[in-house]
Amino acid sequence: MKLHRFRYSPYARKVQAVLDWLGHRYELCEVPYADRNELAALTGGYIQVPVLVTDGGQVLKESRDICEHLVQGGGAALVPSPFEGPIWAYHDFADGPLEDVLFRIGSPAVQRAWPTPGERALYTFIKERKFGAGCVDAWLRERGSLVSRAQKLLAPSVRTLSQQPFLFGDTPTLADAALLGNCLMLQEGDVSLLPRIAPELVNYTERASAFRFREV
Ligand SMILES: N[C@@H](CCC(=O)N[C@@H](CS)C(=O)NCC(=O)O)C(=O)O
Repeated sequence: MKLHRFRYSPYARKVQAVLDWLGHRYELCEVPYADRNELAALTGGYIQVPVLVTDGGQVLKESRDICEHLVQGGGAALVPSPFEGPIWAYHDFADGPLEDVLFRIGSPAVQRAWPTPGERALYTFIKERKFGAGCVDAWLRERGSLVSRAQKLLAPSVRTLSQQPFLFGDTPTLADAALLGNCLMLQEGDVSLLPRIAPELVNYTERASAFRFREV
């Protein structure tokens, strides 16, 4: 398999966690922010990440659909019965309302982390087209209140994780994959961000990143 990603993409990192935990062999392709030719040719014009090319040559996009595919193809341990409902619901919370706050916290750092001036400018341009002029700078100025919102959203999860290694027990589920993807997004931007929101999530990120149901 081949996973196309940006390092900071929470959706790509979620899919990568699922691949790692399940012991799939795959190649990683770091998509250059300002050159998506390979991705566009592969997908017929879709230039977001993640995109997963399966061993059978299927080109899968949309991380939720990719996760469903991996769960159905031998990944049932990630959505143990009878918790399908709450696990998928947490996944959707992490990909939706939680990501909506965390990406604003991470964005100014992610912007600066792109290696070329063209990539940094393109990143800002794409964000400003969607969220308005000056949004990345505004998110930096508003970081304090964004961090408070993130802490409020994450407080119940942090309490759960003070009592057990993963959100639903001793082994990670798809809910953890989505939470981990968000934690890794912040860390890829600036390692000081995650501990500022919740120091407990630093150990969790290490624990979750190291987990394997089976080795490759
Ligand atoms: N719903 C999609 C969202 C994918 C998405 O938003 N990916 C972002 C990176 S986190 C992206 O590729 N953005 C394109 C850009 O920044 O130009 C999924 O879950 O896969």
